[in-house]
Amino acid sequence: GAMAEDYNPEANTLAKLGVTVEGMKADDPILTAEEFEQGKAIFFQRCAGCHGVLRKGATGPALTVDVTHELGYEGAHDFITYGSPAGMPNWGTSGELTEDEVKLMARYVMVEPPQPPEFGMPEIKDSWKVLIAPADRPTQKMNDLDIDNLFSVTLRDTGQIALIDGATYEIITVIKTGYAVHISRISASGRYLYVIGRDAKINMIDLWMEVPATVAEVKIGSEARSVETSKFEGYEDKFAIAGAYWPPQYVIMDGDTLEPLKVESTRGMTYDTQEYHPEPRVASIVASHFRPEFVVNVKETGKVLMIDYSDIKNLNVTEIEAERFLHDGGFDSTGRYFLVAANARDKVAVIDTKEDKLVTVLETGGVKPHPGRGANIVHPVYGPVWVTSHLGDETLSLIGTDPEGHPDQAWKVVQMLEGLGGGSLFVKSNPKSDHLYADAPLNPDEETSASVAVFTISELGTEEPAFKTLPIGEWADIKEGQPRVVQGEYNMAGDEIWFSVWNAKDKESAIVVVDDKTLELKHVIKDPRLITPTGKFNVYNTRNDVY
Ligand code: DHE
Repeated sequence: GAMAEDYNPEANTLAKLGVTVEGMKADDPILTAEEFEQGKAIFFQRCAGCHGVLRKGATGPALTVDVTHELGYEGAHDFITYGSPAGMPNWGTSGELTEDEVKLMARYVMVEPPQPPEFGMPEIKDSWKVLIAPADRPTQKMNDLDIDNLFSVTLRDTGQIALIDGATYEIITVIKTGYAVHISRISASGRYLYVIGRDAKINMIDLWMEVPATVAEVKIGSEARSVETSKFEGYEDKFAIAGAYWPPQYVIMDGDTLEPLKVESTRGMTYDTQEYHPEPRVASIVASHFRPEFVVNVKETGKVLMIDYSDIKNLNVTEIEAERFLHDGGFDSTGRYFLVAANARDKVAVIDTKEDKLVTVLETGGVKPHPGRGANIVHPVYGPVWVTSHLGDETLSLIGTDPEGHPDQAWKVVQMLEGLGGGSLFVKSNPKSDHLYADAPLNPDEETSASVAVFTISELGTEEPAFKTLPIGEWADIKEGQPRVVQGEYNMAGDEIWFSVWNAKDKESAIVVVDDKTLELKHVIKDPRLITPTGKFNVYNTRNDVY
């Protein structure tokens, strides 16, 4: 149906676009209508996250037609095939796209991007389902699971999550969700698990049921990455919020049923040049511990929105100017300061969630900081610091977070470490651990992307602290494919850390459990149901912001 509106082959001949493509004639349409649809689907899955639906750029550069026509078909083809050191994946040489798909995408980006439809309250309401009403749910825990030590594991390409028991490593259940769940968050009470698919579908799962299952679901847009629940005293489990990439908006929902209560657009002016942006996407969201507020990070306008949920009818939003292209971030160890990466600007913004003010925006010293939620460690010399690794180089930056005890180091990079290589996505530590881990799943080197670097925290005061390399991929003993090792997550006790060994959909994947004290292999979780595991969220750690 949407095909004809989106794309007209006759209006997109090579001559009309002013581009040349090897083997094609000037009056050939650059794509057939069918190819256009294929390109649209691949762009949504692989490219939109970094470049934006309207291709105005964020983590990746703008790909508007002025830029792509200048680059030319050959140039685009090369970028897509080989990637770039700045973080563009090598889609061609990694085999993730076939040569035909690379050619298709190099032609697709020469055409004006289609604008997907809006998704307002009527559409959101239409998608909303309460499968088990609050009155029909258990009044007490009906299973003997140790809920706090469960892991919610994204099974990316099957549109599911697996709930895995942290003690027995058994898969308790596999739950159908939206496509490619991005993150899981836990309600303040620990009872409800909220997951959000890349397709913006939220599942609310009741962990008290005999076998945990979805009790409510809703779709808040067509593309999304973040969900969170109210954590301030008196508002536990009361509200949920989700942020969308498309349409650029956030939605506040009832925490018990996911009934959508309020949808707000994030379209508006960039914080600095104060020009209109049509696609300011909602990146990370966290819940404040100091006020009844959600902290919503808007990527393209560079604003942090402190959304007061105590009066949803008269919504009070404190808009903090931060930096453009906000992406992922986490709290410091006290839970008062929120540090968020403006990755395309090589910066981190620090927000004081008690005062609702920007503390500072600092350069991390590396290229494209990508902390996940970051790691909080106590440095032997500089005290409490928060750590991020980088997509664009091998460095880790340690940022002082203790304005009272270590005022000279507060909100400054106190030390840089060298990890395995570029392409790192996540760092992790735990208050009980002397170790700091950094992955490198997007590193082009096969062995590097299957390994993890570990630093010993108590040795960080020495001249050049060395790291130990853990061959997680090798430990998983997978025969086929090129699995990447991604995102460490601790168990509740903080004495073991789990890594996903993320292989192609039709190949074996695994989760490798490492003994945090000895740094030795403790267990490998393998199961035919464990397809493309990526993010893992321990209930206790996620609920209490322990990282
Ligand atoms: Fe993520 C967190 C967006 C690619 C796995 N990712 C986040 C967050 C955002 C985001 C905004 C923070 C959510 C929050 O805290 O509220 N991710 C994006 C993208 O836009 C991007 C770059 C491209 C895309 O098209 O999606 C992207 N992310 C990936 C992946 O390719 C990963 C490795 C695998 C996957 O499942 O898609 C991936 N992202 C994750 C994980 C987290 C995450 C595991 C949560 C980490 C944590 O410890 O909290």
